Amino acid sequence: MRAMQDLLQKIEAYKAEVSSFNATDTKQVEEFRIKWLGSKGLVKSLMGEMKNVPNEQKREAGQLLNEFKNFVEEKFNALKEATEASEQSGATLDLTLPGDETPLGSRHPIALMRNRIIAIFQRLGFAVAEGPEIEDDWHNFTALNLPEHHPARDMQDTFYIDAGQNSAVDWLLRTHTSNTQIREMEKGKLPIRVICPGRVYRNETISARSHCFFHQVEGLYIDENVSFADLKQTLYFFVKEMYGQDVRVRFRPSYFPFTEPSAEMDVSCFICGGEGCNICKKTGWVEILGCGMVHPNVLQNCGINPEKYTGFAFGMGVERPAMLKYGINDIRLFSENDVRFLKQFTSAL
Ligand code: 2NL
Repeated sequence: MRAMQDLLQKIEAYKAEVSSFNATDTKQVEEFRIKWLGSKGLVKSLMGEMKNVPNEQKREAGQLLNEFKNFVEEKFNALKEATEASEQSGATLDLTLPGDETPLGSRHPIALMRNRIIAIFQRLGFAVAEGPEIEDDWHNFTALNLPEHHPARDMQDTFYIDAGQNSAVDWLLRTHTSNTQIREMEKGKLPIRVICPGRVYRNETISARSHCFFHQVEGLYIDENVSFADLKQTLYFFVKEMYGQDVRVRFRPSYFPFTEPSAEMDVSCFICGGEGCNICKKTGWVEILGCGMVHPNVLQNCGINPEKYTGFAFGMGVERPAMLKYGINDIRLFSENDVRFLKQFTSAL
């Protein structure tokens, strides 16, 4: 009698223990298997106690023991499956924890200003064209009607590239983005209406106000009957979009070898509104771009008949308007990649 009762009690207690057991990794599952199902495990030793049970109760005891063994095996299989699944997915993690924040970048202020300029001209039907920063003498100077001994060609102002004794061309870092417009004209497809943004290089001493590389946006429009009036209205539209509908403009005669006539365009000071401040040097006007009608020699150099076609071109810097808009007082900040500086600007376009 006692033996059977002992057995029943043990099975009850063991069932409770097995039920409440939980494992967090496969090592603990293996320990569970050894403890309960191993060759020296508790299930085996319970089976051993069968010999003490009186014969007439052996059938019943055998059944109960078998049930218990199945119960432990099922538990073992469940534990095994659960821990293996979580270890395979690497998920010993708590998935309810908040994730690591993904840092959101910001637009560079030069890119912001460049994109604003480009977007206005795109609405007027200008396409964007880009060209190489390493350029030959023809596309940067000669085709642009820059005479051989023009000071702009001087070693002092231009970074020439040493391409070795055998190089047939003078390679250099472009000093303006006009090389891109020359390349557009050489393609021979007319009319042309392009806007050319990009980085340019000049051999200048680096200071808070000037750098040896900076950015420009140039534009070119060539078709039959393009006039200076077209130039004025196009640029007038541009500055109104850029600086507000109330802005006033003035054109001053100027000189560039690649345009004739040439002009510089001023806008009424967008800082003081024309009252006179440090930015406009008390004149009420700020110079923002140079422009003119494309010189016939330039058209000819690119295989365009100047008797049939005329065009206007303009060029402006990007750094100075960006500095004025964002209150940046040192041009070197643009190229230092200091995250504390860069993260102040918007991530939007
Ligand atoms: C300035 C003045 C200018 C141009 C750039 C140009 C290009 C070709 C033909 C004729 Cl391919 N002209 N570009 C014309 C006038 C002025 O830039 O102050 N830039 C910052």
